[in-house]
Amino acid sequence: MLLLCIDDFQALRWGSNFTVTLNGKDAPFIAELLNHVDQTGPTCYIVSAIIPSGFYNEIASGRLEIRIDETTGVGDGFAVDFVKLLINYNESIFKGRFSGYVYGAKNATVRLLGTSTTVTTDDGGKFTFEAVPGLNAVRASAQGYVEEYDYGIVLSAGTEWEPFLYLSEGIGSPDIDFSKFAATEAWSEASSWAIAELQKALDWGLIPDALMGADMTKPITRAEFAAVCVKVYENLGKTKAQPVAENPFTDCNDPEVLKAFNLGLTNGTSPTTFSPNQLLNREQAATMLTRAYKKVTMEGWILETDGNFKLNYEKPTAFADDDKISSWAKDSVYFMVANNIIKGVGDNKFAPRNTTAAEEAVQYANATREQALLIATRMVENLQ
Ligand SMILES: [Ca+2]
Repeated sequence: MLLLCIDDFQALRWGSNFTVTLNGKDAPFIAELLNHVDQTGPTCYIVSAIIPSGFYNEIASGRLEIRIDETTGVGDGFAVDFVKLLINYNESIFKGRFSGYVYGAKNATVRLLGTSTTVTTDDGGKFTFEAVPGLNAVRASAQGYVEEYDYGIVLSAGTEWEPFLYLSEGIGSPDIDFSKFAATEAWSEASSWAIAELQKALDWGLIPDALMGADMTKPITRAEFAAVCVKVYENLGKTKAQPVAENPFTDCNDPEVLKAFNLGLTNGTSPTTFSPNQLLNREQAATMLTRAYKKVTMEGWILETDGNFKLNYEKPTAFADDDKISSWAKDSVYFMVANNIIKGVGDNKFAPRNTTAAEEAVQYANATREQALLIATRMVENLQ
């Protein structure tokens, strides 16, 4: 856990917006605290944030670097007086107790910011938290309502702050993915052969939020893989991807998909649909990942003129099911095979896509999440 003694953060007053990185990785579990308090005047309070398990390895290496950046340019000065890292902390540090109320929506979900701890309000709208004394903030949400925040001072005894949150009907924003907050593992299930590669994927920041804590033995969807490709692009290109300004899709508003689309790593299944939950097959995986490589290494590459850009590789021996590889995917598949990023499935077959109902039924040519992360990791490893 991190205890940060902070001063003069005024996001609520000035409309400033802070982003935070911990050892170079996005740390929204800290940023959300800084962005939902107002510390006008010479005040200095401690906020507490639980470090997600995805950061453990790096912190264990002995390095702890926190960078705070105000992104809007409004010039909200601030100070951090000290930071404490608590290792193997005892739950008894959550000794401040406070209660509040949510009105407008029944049985609302309330989360203690900086943690993944949520409670549901009772029939009277009341909720209660045990919190680390200091400056605390809460987020209330409910389906069909716009989320609300409040903040206040929690004492170890006799807290007077009693948050009242009113939720009005409307379309709220989803809460930050809890799985990346949770002090749990980065995956719930994984095959034993995949563990070492998944650990690499985690260390290199290639596991997107959508897959944190997931069952990695399950097949990967188009939206999930688009997010993996964005991570590969950002890792190889040492740059941040931006979502497309105008979303052409009616069935998807996932920001990672919109980044992948903006980069030309993927197009829709039609001009207006993306089919985010459709399972990805192996030739699609090879194609999208190859485009990430092209986008990074080939100046001026865009998807529309892809045919003008040639990849340099020695064509591998043909697979027994070579004729089943779609013509648009062949170049990418051969490139990935030649670079030892993706392999066949045995019997000299590549299994590019399901071609029969029986294959469809057993997901013969669909990539699992761990296979997808494995090829993403190899791509970064072999081509960076
Ligand atoms: Ca300030």
